[in-house]
Amino acid sequence: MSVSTPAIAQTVTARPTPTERPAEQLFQPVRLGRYDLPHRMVMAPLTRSRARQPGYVPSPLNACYYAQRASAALIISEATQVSQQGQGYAWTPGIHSREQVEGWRGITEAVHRAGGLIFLQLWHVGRISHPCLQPDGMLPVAPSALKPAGQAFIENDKGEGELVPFVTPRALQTEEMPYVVSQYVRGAKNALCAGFDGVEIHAANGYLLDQFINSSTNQRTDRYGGPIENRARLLLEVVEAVSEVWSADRVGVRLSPLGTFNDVGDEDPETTFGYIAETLSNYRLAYLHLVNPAVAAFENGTEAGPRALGMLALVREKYRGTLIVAGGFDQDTAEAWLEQGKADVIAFGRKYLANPDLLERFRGRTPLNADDPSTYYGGGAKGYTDYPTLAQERGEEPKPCVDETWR
Ligand code: 8OZ
Repeated sequence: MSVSTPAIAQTVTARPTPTERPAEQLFQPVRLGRYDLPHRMVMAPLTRSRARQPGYVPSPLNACYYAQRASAALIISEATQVSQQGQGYAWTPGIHSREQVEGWRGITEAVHRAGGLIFLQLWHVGRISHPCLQPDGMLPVAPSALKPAGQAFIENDKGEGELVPFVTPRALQTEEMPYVVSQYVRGAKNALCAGFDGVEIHAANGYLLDQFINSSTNQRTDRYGGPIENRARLLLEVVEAVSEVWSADRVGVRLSPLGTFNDVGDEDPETTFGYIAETLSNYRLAYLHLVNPAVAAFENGTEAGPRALGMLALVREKYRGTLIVAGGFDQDTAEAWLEQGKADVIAFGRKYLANPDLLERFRGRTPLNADDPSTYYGGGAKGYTDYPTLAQERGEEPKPCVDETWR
């Protein structure tokens, strides 16, 4: 068939076609364990301290918040305590009671109805807690009886959030370690029951598993302390036990190499995290999720230091699987990192917090809402479910937040 080409069509074909433009990596699909993600923007886990009381139960308000953000390729839930012993902050949700499982079910259903995918982050804080959050007012537990510098965030007698000094934790006995693993297993089973799509094991940011990994917080002389093979043992036991519940292709692990948050540090982080990255490769997990060691530089707009970049390169080399990196990215830095092969997926925290429709905003390169730090932790809908979408700015009605069937 012969078709004459009008002049206008020639002008159009003279422009670069989409295939000539560099493809935007953020919008390319990617395999993540059992799942095919349509793009590479993940919502990072964000503590928001808004679980319903009593009982630290996820609520319809929380369901609304997550459902609003369902266009993320994957939502990783806020850190969620696997036991009362694992709680360290006021008003964080749990996954150890029947009410909490029912509450989370409302959230997974809301996210699935909105077309999203959601993993639960399994959390035990270890020493980053306070007796007032522990069962029977007991001491928090840790690898070693070393008090962290800093303060715990608790609820005071007036029902307000308050910072109080940490206490010296109790060192776990070797005989208790199977009980610690069993807390993660119960959380994993409950997450399955609540309808999640997978789980992420929180082994970052100075909480229990990271306290075992880092040499500064682990002075043990048993099978869980000393050489890195021992300091990584609890993490690997948890990975194995949780993978039996979920199958490894629906399990992720979060690490924070070179992180100092919550007063941790390691004598030889390259050996420590190189070993962990290499060993985790053998489990064929859904992914490894790193807190960007260069996050401070990203936030200050300075050059990332050689140590942080070296650590990233080391983990990338040792870990043969899908790598998510989170921490301080904007659209351009995320794009550059994907382009350079430094990560497979980028997780955005504060940007998702303030922009439920971050995908649409990045696609259109439209301005972003700024996040409000005064509403990060505690409170209600303000600074939580009321960040506007582009659709609302165009005058469309917001989707109803609380669907009666979630109650
Ligand atoms: C900020 C405030 C409270 C908890 C983490 C779960 O650092 C947290 C957290 C962050 O991973």
